[in-house]
Amino acid sequence: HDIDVPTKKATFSMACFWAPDSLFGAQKGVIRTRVGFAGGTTKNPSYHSIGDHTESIEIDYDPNEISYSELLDMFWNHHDPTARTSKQYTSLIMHHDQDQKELAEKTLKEEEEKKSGYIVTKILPAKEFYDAEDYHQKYRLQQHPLLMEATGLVPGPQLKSSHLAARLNGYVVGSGGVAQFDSEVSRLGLDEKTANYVRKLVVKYEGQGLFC
Ligand code: MHO
Repeated sequence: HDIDVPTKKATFSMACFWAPDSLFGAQKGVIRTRVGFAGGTTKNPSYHSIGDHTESIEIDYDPNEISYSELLDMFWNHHDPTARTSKQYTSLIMHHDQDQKELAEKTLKEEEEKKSGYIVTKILPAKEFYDAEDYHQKYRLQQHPLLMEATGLVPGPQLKSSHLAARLNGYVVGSGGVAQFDSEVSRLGLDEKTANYVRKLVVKYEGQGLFC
């Protein structure tokens, strides 16, 4: 279920973390994802004791397949960086190196010119990322227990390391789209019945936008 290629990390906060988990999980070059709490100082936060942290996603991506700029585009285009929210749902980019920092700053300036409202997004160095509880990982996929069973995925920490889980968690809400699904269905190793089940969901939800 996992893929062993060299990866880089991207860390974002863009409101409720279920949606970006599905958004990024089905993008080309994204190997695995996890949701959690970051950006604050509270030790060992949890969903119900989040402290000063923000719901965040950590993405392991293959830089030969997708660039940080492309990930930033998705970041800006899939949440409202002008929304005044509680700290739990605020907008953050947490960079892992100088290149990421500079690209993040450049795109923030571009957004400020494009958008009329005040952009609340903060750019911070990535520090400790605290994984969310297992029931938050691949949340959309976990609404399909029979699909998990059919693909040998079990609720628990495996959902944070599995490439297949990241993919399916996107496809069940239409993320990634049917053309990409068809092009990689054999690589994903789904049997025919399972592939048809997932494909129907992709067709049904593609283009409808992600929700929380
Ligand atoms: N309270 C919302 C968002 C959950 S989220 C992971 C809900 O239950 O739908 O913050």
